[in-house]
Amino acid sequence: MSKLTATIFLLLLGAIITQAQNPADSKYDRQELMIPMRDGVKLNTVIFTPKAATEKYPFLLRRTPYGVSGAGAPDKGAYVKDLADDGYIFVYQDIRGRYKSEGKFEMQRFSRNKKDPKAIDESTDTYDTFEWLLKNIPNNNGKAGMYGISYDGWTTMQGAIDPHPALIAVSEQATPSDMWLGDDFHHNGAFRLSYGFEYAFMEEAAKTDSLFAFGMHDLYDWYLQLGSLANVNKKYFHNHIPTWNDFASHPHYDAFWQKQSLAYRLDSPRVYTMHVAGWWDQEDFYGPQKAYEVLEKKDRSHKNYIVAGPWNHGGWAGGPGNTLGNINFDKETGPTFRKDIQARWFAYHLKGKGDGNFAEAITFQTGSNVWKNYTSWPPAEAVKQNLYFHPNGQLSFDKPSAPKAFDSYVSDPAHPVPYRSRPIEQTYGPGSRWRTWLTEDQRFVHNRPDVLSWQTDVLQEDMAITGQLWARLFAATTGSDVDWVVKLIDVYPAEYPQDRKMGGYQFMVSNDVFRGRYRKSFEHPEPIVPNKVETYNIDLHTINHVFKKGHRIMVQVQSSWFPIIDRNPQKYVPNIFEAKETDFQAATHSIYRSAQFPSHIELSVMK
Ligand code: PG9
Repeated sequence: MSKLTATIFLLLLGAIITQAQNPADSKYDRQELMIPMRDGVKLNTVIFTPKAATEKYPFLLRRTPYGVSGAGAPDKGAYVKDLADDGYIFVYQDIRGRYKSEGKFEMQRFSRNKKDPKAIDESTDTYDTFEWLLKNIPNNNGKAGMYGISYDGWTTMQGAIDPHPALIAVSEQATPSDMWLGDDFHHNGAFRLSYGFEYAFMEEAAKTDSLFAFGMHDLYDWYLQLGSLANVNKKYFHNHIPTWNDFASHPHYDAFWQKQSLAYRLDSPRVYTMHVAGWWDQEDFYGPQKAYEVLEKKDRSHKNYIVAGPWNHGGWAGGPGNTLGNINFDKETGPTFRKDIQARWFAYHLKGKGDGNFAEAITFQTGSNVWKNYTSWPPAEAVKQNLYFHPNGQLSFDKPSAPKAFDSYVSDPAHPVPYRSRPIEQTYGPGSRWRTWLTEDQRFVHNRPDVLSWQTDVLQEDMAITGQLWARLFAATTGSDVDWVVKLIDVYPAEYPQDRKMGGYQFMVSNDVFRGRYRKSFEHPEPIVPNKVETYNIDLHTINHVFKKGHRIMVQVQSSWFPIIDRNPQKYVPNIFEAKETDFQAATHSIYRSAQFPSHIELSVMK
């Protein structure tokens, strides 16, 4: 990859590690060296130290699979500039087996067997790195922090599991927590095909990142022509991409995924931990919320905090954060995060500066576009209220009374619904609109016969939805397996003079997909009995959004989201990665809205 491509690419990842040389006017000196781990493997590390040291500084470490040699001076890029202006020793490290580091890379390496004194994992590599830094880099104050986005957020959490005594505070930002339940590779068992394929290749085809050569711009066609997932190894990967082989041999939520999850690895917070999530994070929205939730259960010494804002994956790190795609948030949320939250967090914990007054949950409420703090997340004061499906595409708070009522559609795997408007460019390829797809106007699928919509009347007053949402579907299919995609949408008024292009805009504020075979157990899938009404509880996660007076609330349900989600054959097969072309069949799905089967969205309403 050329340096330019690499830079664009890292920016796309939210990995704001750019600019190869250290500019002369930087206040930091740069060195690059190899740090030995306990097993002799050496890890490539770039260290920036303040040129004119006036005090002793804490370390801030970021560990990444995306390459650190091009890391720019910390005072020259936006992400950590406020921290750099205050003075830290910044350390960037290539994790084991990536870029210039020695050793073997393993995707989200499992935690070591602690009975084996020689065993290593990302946690011991972090520990050994701090041990070396404290002894070898002068002018340190004996304290350290860690931070990073996504994979680097995940390495941050690994460092915090058995922390080095010098590690005092961390900020994981968009860490994945569970790759089968809710992050990059699957959601509720539905496989994230385009992301899984492209990311696994990118990280594992070589030691440095590389893009798969599709030879086609609109990958909707490419993935459709791929046919059965079994063709991936047959035609392209030839068993050489370990993560793809893991996908194919662990289709269900077995011990592999369970042990990889943070819920399995984390116990109580050992260091001050600030989780950061973006409401429209296209990769790891589930992760930081889950990591916060898991640690919060055992947070006896008040070390665990969460921040959520109107961002995509890593959207807080670089730009102004006043818009995302077509959506306007009225104010610059990026600088607020970087200066008033992130820089203050580390200054207090690592330098003893400031009042240490951090709210438990700092969230940006969209719609009203204001920052709101809470003493718990989700806030306990929100009240549950159900929004029910009715005939003629109506949605209301009244429970349906009809004895038997449903809406149906035919879903055909040969014509899957695109997840974003075409062309669907390569995820991290040039011109990709991947980073903002969650904010796209959902009218691009609104009238498809295989996408059902229900909406409320025009709201007569603002309605704040703050906290956990669930979709509770009662549904049947003529097939023996099915996917449910549920989208909660803020429909703008038909005329919107403030911003004309937003007139009638369908803005998705919450969504997820659920693979029907897992309705009773994620570990043990079961075929669906054709035409039997079954219950599906779909976690729509937390939001903080005000549906404004004059807007409507809409719900859309569909059964494909291609190619971010692989096609469900709709005929039960034990492992979809081995499905044959002939297993894919069209099926009719029915969403019930009767007294007995009142499908609804469970909202958390803030009075
Ligand atoms: N979402 C990316 C990722 C993290 C961890 C594992 C796999 C993918 C990332 O942006 O780093």
